[in-house]
Amino acid sequence: MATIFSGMQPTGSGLHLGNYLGALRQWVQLVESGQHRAIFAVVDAHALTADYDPKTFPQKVYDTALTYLAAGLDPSKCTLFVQSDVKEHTELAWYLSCVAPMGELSRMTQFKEKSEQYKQSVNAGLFTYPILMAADILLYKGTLVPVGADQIQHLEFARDTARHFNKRYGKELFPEPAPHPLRLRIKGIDGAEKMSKSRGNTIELLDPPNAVWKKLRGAFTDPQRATREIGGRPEVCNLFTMHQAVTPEAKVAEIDRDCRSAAIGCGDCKKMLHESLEVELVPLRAKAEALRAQPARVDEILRDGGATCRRIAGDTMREVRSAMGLAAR
Ligand code: AQP
Repeated sequence: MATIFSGMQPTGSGLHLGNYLGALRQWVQLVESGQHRAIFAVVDAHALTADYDPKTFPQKVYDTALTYLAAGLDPSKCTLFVQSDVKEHTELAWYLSCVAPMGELSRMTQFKEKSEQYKQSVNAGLFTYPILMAADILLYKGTLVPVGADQIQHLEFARDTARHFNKRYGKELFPEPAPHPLRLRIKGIDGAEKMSKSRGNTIELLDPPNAVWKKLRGAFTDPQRATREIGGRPEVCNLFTMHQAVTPEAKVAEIDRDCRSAAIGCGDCKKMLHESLEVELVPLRAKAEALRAQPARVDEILRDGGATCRRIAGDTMREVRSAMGLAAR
């Protein structure tokens, strides 16, 4: 049975449609297929690489976990936990950093992009981020990792690191994790960049319907469609990508046709998208509200998940220390 590991950072103002349509919804499908052991983390230690406020951080961690549950991750079928509750992640990251080649690390495009984005505060953690991500996966001997295109390079790095470790210590201790590619990429409401918590171009999953509509109404579409009379190009329009993810296929074909012929305008298209999104978001919000009414329940799920993960991580670290000649005292 494959072991799936993945996580999201508790950054920005909450998980957004990109996180949901691009990853979280597929996590739920993978869990519901019943074919895998699945572990999902709120990767709070990763989030420390960006600017953050320690006062509001615990709430963000909690909200991320709550959104996982509201989106349909069933804690009776998978393990949910907070990364920093399992200290072995940072321990293993150090040991892996002693086998991970600098050359490979310095080629990571995400570091180049993020260090441009956070010019004022480029820290070493941002550079060694892929080592911590490798540790996250290898600690649980993860074999399948759902990843978007932007994370493929990091997963390659995790595979290489597993190989280097196994070779250096003469043991097949870590399996090489394979990618489970997630192909959908949602652009932000600016119509330009990837929808990202740190870019302020998001529609949050727990936004109320009027806030979703307000953001959709202002969203950029095909820049060539300057007036209602000019036909649009769905293939360059971000709203159409979202329609493809949430609107029934026959309706998507109609929208494609009617946008090109200018039979509908961007306003019509946005209204239809809002309706389709609400079909997904209404139950999600209701579940989130029900969970908020019993905060102890989310804590209990995370505590149980943390205990399970510490057990697995403890076993792996005993093997790692023994292979590395670090005696247990
Ligand atoms: N716009 C997106 N379209 C499709 N998939 C997306 N993901 C994120 N944005 C999109 C997927 O969500 C998972 C977890 O992401 P993360 O929170 O760990 O970090 P991220 O990818 O860096 O997400 P953000 O929102 O862009 O965060 P910031 O701005 O803080 O860096 C991943 O599987 C990712 O592919």
